[in-house]
Amino acid sequence: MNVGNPRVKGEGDADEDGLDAACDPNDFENNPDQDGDGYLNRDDICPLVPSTQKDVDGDQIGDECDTVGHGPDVADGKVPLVIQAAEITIK
Ligand SMILES: [Ca+2]
Ligand SMILES: [Ca+2]
Ligand SMILES: [Ca+2]
Ligand SMILES: [Ca+2]
Repeated sequence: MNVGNPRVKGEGDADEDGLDAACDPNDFENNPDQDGDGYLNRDDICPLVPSTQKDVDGDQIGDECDTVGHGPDVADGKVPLVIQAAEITIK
């Protein structure tokens, strides 16, 4: 569970490297690519384990770190549903 709101810049992420304090092993040091695999934290579906970005079951958790529940073959991650709405004025 995240400490802060992932949509609010810097909330729960003191070093602003895209990793919430709950899973950042060093939330005082900005490491945009924590695991050094070439995929930046914000786009890395497995930010703490160097990975291939493959996601066989499509649950947004990379195969290499999809070890909770049923593992990489069964989708048990929760895909976030985001709806963006804004009021606009047409003149
Ligand atoms: Ca952080
Ligand atoms: Ca960090
Ligand atoms: Ca990475
Ligand atoms: Ca997966």
